[in-house]
Amino acid sequence: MIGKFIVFEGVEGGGKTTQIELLRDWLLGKEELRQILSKYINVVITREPGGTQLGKALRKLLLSSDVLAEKIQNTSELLLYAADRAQHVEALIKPCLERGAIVLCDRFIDSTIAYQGYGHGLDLELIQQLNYIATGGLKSDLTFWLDLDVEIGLSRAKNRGNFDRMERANIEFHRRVQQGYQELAKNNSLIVRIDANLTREKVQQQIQEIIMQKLVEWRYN
Ligand code: T5A
Repeated sequence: MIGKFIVFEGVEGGGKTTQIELLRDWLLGKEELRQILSKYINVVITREPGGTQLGKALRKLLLSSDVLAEKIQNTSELLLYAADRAQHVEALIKPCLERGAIVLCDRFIDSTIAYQGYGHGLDLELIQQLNYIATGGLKSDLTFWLDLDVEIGLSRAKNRGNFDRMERANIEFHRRVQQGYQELAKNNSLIVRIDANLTREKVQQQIQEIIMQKLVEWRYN
């Protein structure tokens, strides 16, 4: 595919949304990048869950604490995230990549491994299979893992507003999620760890340095 698929991952409140927007502005505003970016048609920002119309409805079910009176069971939760992803990949991500866009995506398959796999303890092999079904094998060209202490991330998320359904899970759950990301990063060279404990500007600087190297590498492929 002509486009490039760049994913941002990490625990709650890690700064993904902030960094994605800063990166988009930098990519579009930097004169020196104009030539190297000319092969791409535009920069698209999207997220999981919620990148499509169906996804937005699923996001509400998955994250609002007051939509359903009953508890969402862990397997149902897994399947809802997979449904969001299947729709997202087919309806939005693949068409954008085929047209030649740079797609910046807030969360993708590693979130399911970290949250439903490590967090809830669901079978990792089953999750890999489900991820494959939902994506048709699509993988990111690069994944940034914004690594910061779980407590700091949760306090940032709390300062921003009320906790959503996932954020309300106990601290042990969030620690297991963090451990999931550590394991994923150990075993996948396409995952780049970014120290997200720093200021917004310093985090962005690390990301831009990696992106510069990648854009040069991708120039002819
Ligand atoms: N989920 C998702 C699963 O369980 N399985 C899956 O398969 C998928 C795809 C998504 C939830 O769904 C779960 C994971 C999540 O629980 P969401 O609302 O999209 O829900 O949650 P997050 O992705 O965690 O998004 P957040 O908005 O909570 O965090 P971000 O986007 O990482 O952080 P951001 O940029 O909004 O920043 C949070 C706050 O911190 C400040 C910001 O201004 C903001 O107030 N901030 C900083 N403060 C100090 N220093 C910095 N460097 C800062 N950077 C940002």
